[in-house]
Amino acid sequence: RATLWSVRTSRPFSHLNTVTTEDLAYFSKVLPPSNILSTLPPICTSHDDMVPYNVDWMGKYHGKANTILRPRTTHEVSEIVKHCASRQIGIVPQGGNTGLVGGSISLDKELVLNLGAMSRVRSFDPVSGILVADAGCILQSLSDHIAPHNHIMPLDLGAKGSCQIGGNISTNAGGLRLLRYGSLHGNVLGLEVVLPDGTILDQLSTLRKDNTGYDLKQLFIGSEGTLGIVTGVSILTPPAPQATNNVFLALPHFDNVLPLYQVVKRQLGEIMSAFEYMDRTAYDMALSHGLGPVLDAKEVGDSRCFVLIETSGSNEEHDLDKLNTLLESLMTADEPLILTGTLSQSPGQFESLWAVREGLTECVQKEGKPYKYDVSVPLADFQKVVDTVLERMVSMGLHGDHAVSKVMGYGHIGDGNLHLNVIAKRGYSSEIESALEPFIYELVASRKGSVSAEHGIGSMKTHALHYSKDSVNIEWMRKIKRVFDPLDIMNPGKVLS
Ligand code: FAD
Ligand code: 2HG
Ligand code: ZN
Repeated sequence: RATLWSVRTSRPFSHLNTVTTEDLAYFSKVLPPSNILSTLPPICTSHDDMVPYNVDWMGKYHGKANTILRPRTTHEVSEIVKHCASRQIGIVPQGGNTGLVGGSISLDKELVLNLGAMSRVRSFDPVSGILVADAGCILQSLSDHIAPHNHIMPLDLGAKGSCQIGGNISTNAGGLRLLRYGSLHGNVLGLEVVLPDGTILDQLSTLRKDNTGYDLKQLFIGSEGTLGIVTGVSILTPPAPQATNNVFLALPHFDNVLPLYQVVKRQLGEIMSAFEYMDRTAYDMALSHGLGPVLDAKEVGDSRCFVLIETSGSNEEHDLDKLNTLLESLMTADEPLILTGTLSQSPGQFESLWAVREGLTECVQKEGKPYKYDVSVPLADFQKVVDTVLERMVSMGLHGDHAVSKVMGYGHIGDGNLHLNVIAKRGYSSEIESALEPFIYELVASRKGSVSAEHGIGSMKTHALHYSKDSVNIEWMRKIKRVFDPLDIMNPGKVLS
C-alpha cells in the first residue's frame, strides 16, 4: 500500500553514491573487528542483522541502508566521514533509534553510522556536576553513573533505557524535566562534532561562561544530524533533589486545567517540577494496558482530564506541608477544580503515578499504528485541538475500528507542548493521512503554534516546516546547511527537503 509518507520519502538521492565493495574494504581497515567476542561487529551488511537499524521505534519508517557502521572512537568517525565525503556517500547518524519523526532511518542508499559503540563516560566532576561523555552513552546509564554522586541528568524521557545522549542533543529532546531544568540549549556546555568533511570540531568545553564569539555548539543542538555527527558531550547535571513527591488529579473538564495550573504554580512555587497532562481517552487506555489504577474509579466518575504534578525540593516535611495544604484547599473550595486525587505515599507509588504518564507512548504503540503530532499550541487550545481532530475523523467516517480507533491528547502543560496521537487500528493509510494532514498543521499554524515542539522534523515533517518557519528563516537554514555540508551527505532529506 502506497501511503503519502512512502511517496514522499521514496525519491532517490541522485547526488549520492551507494556503498561498494571497495568502500567496504576501506571501512574494514578503519574499523577492525573487536577481539571482545560479546561486542557487535563494527560493520554490518547482513540483511537480517540490519533490521533493527533500518526500522524506527514505531515501525513506521523502513530504511534502505545496505551498510551499518559502528565506530568506537571519534577518530574512526572522522576517517569514515572523510571517506564518505570523498566518495559522496550519504550518512545517517543514528543513536538509540527511538526518535518519533523518521530522522534516524536511511531514506535511500545512505549508510547508517550508529554511535552505540561509543559509550564511555570521559569524566564527571561531582563538585561542578559537569559530565563529559561519548555521544553513544544511553541516557539511563548516565543517570546511573552520576546517581552515587547525588546528581541527576537534566532531562528524562520514557525512552531513557534506549536513547543516547547524542540523540537527545541532536533532537533537542525536551521530556519530563524541562519545566524545572530548562532545555538542552542551556544545559549543554560543549560538544565534540565530526563535521561533514571529517574535520573534528572540538568544543568540548566545561566552562559555564564562555562568550568568545559565536556559540557554534547551539547549531548542532536540535539539528537532527544534518550538520555533523555529535561524538562527545559536556553537560551540566543538577544535584539530585532531596525530596520528591507527586500527585495525580482528576478534573471534570479541560476548563479547569489552566485555573488549576495557576493555583498550583502559586501555592507550590519553587518546588513544582512537573505539570503533565492527559485526557480521558489516554487515561483509560493506560488503565486498559495494566497501568494504574491510581485513582478510585467511582471518584473519577466521568472526569475528562488528569494531571500529574511533581515537586522536587530539599526538605520533605516542608514540601509535604505545601502539597497537603494545596490538596486540602483544592478539595474544600466552594467550586472545586478537581474531582479527586491521590498523593503518593511511597517511592513505589511515586513510580506508579509516573508510570501512567510515561507509559502512554508504549500503550499507544500496542493499540495500533500511531500518527503523532507533537505540537506547541497556546495552553487554552490544548483540548480544542484534540476535539477538532476527533470531530473531523467522525465527520469523515474515519472514526472506529475500521480506521482511527482513538484520538487522544497528552503532554507537558508546563511547556505548552501537546502530544496529539491518532491511532490507526488497522495500519497506516493514505486515506487517514490525507484527512489529518495538512489539516492539523493548518490548525496549529492558525493558533501560531509550532508543528514540532520537541521531537523534531526528521523526514516526517519536512513538508510541514513552512507552517512554523517563514521563507526567510527557511532560506537561512538552507544557507547554514550549505556552509557545513555543501555535498549534502549528512542525513540528507531530513529537516530540509
Ligand atoms: P535517534 O532516534 O537514533 O536519532 C534521532 C535524530 O538524531 C536523527 O535525526 C539522528 O540522525 C540524529 N542523531 C542521533 N544521534 C546523533 C549523533 N550522535 N550525532 C548527530 N545526530 C544524531 N522526545 C522528547 O523530546 N521528549 C520525550 O518525552 C520523549 N519521550 C519519548 C518516549 C518514548 C517511549 C520514545 C520511543 C521516544 C520519546 N521521545 C521523546 C523521542 C526522542 O526524540 C528520542 O527518544 C531521543 O531524543 C532520540 O534519541 P536517540 O538516541 O534514540 O536518537
Ligand atoms: C512524551 O511526552 C513523549 O511522552 C512521547 O514526548 C509523545 O507518544 C508521544 O506522542
Ligand atoms: Zn513529550
